[in-house]
Amino acid sequence: MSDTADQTRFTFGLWTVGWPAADPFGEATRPALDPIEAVHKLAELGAHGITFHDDDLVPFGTPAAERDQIVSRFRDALSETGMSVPMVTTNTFSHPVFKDGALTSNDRDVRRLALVKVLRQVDLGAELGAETFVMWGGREGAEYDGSKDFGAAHERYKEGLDAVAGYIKEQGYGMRIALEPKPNEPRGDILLPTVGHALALIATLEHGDIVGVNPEVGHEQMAGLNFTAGIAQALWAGKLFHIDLNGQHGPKYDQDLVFGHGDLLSAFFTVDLLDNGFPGGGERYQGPRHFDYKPSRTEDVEGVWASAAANMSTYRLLAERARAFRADPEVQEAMAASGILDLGTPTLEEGETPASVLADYDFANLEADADRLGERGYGFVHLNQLAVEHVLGAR
Ligand code: GLT
Ligand code: MN
Ligand code: MN
Repeated sequence: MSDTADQTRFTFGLWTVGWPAADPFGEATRPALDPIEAVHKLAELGAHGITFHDDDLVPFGTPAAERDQIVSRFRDALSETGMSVPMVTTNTFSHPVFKDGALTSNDRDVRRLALVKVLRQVDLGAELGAETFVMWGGREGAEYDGSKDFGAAHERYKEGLDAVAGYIKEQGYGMRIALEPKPNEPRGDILLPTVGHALALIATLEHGDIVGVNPEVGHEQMAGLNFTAGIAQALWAGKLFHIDLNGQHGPKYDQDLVFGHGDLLSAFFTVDLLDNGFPGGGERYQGPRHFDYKPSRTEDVEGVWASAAANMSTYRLLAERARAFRADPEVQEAMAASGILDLGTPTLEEGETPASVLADYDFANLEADADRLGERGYGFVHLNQLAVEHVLGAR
């Protein structure tokens, strides 16, 4: 294993390995998992940290004294194992109170309750040193187009996010918010369904400088979108604050498979981007590699830990393949032939303006120029085949 792989921070949600596998059609197939055991087990497997919703650690409605006890036992487990908590999040979707949303519920009292539940978790996250606060608005949405004033809903989303971000700044917490998009499930349609929608809302915020995105592989793929392309835009915009890695087979229910167990080639290019950056340089992803998957319902307790290890193993293998891909002289040649590095050159010369380019252009040659430039082959298939051969270990 190389230096880069050693330094990779792998993290897991407490709700992932802790999922007892109850689904809408059947009861749990596994016993509940003690968060303390999760910390120890994940540490043994080589994870760097653990993340959690408020209710994953302290069940909703737990009296204050008991809450403190649970948190302090958890802290002890963290210091015994050296595990960190780089991210926390809030459950604003399980309790019936959130059936019509949290920050965008039609009921103002619900919105106020949601806000304080979120702020309380911001405090706990700051205490535990979390650098990222994820907000997945799973219940922010609707089943019926006429059931909500969507203009007001976006206004309330903006108000809520600015309230949380403003609070983080006021308290002096060095924490940033990462919005997690998802197109549907549990709501028929969820607000901020894709990375692009989230980026557009962030651009309207007063405190948008500390708000970015937490894209999940399967969520973008549920919307039929290209995950690597989505995170690339977020990274370019300086907004890729966190990431949820898992696997999904196209547009269907949220499968939350092990990373790489869906579209493997897409997973390869995701790892290539995260670890090696854009071919021409630029913004780099610095955050943890967070796995948000569900150990399949068919797995027993042993299978849970095998599946957790599988996420990290797949990531490491793909990272190794991606390094070999970038270092391969034939790949470099194919990239050069494809013009990939030429895309880094600005289209206009320094000092040129759109008006001067237009004035200087010899329009008598427009058609001939177009025909000549149109003859070029880009060789992308060859380049992609080289990637496939690296993934398959054939090179
Ligand atoms: C929930 C969801 C995940 C989110 C979690 C954060 S909760 O399990 O399916 O995608 O990342 O709230
Ligand atoms: Mn998911
Ligand atoms: Mn997620």
